[in-house]
Amino acid sequence: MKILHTADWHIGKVLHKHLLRDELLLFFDWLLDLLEKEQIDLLLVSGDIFDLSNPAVKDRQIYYQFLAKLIQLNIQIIITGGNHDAVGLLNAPQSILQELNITVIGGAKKIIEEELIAIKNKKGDIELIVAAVPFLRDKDLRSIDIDAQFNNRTEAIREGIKTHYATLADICELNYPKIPTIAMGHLFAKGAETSESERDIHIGNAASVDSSIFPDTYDYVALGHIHRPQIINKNNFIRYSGSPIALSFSEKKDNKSLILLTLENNKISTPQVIPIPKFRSLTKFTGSLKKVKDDLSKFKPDFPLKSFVEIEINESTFSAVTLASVDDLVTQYGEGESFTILKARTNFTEKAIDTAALFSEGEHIEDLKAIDVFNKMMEHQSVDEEHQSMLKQAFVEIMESVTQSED
Ligand SMILES: [Mn+2]
Repeated sequence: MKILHTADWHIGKVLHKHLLRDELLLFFDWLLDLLEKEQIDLLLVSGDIFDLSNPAVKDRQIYYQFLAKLIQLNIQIIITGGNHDAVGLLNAPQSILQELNITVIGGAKKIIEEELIAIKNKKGDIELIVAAVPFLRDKDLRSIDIDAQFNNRTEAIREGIKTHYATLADICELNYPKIPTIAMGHLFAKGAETSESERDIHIGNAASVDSSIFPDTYDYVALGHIHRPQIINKNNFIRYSGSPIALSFSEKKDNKSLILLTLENNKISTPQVIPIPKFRSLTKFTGSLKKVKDDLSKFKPDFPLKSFVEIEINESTFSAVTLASVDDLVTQYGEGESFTILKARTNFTEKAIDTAALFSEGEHIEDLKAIDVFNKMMEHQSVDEEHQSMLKQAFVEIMESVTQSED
């Protein structure tokens, strides 16, 4: 039996006003091919299917269209809810999807046994148990009992998560001894390396759990929530598959992947990392205006989709001209062929304006006209003559419109 672990699709994710939709569609096509080629029997999706709890109609459509294609492959699918997902929304089509071999566990079950899914082989014998644990919300974890034992909310949550996994492991031991088990989860495991796109889970991520909370009886732990693919605590069998596409600039260097597991002779083999092709690159250029300009002129990314670029300009002294040039740069590459600048930031290391240097002794800003202060500023920043007259005219126009609107 072959099992594939993925998570954090975040359908509908927007990065600086740009939808990360096309890369996800390319990923879905690629995944369909992979599932067929590798003859996968079971697909596990560990939470954060959608980016928002109330996804756009188009994003729901993308989800169902993809599920429809999966059904044709005749594989078994288990989908759990993440912290971004609305439990009710994921669960709504539960019964119809179940008929199509897709199990959806949007939120924690009142009867915990219902989170255990028995996977049968072609002969009809149970070959694997999956503890399909979704993101556990505070209300799922905190009982009056547990709360009474802990004076601290974080501790109570941590204990609740631990108990949840331990209870499921005990039930497996009792009812399905000797059958391999996989636990799914959507949580923050201690030691995981985060990026900028995960939303805090319980109270500022303070309730990270130690991987020791997963009893040894689980043969593999398929985690979601952290977007960078990684193993936890040097244990090859506790893993975050990571998101299939980069969801923030901090993930620009990640090699996105899926995890392939093979179950043979009652044993899960060493997980195999399957790299996902990069459909769009996210790139950041940092440095002086000149350097960034240079980098951009040489930048010729070659990916199926237009690359997204972030620029960070670092200059020493404040200059309105620099700011204007950065704006021009963004416009210039706005409809670029191979990339778009999504975000631009300019930093000036020196103190913006040394106001004391602007005025001669005994002179106070209150005594001057606005245009005089403006002229002093231009002088202070050594604006060239050509720009001086342009800026002065613009300033006068702005001042006029401001004074007029005051009337
Ligand atoms: Mn996520």
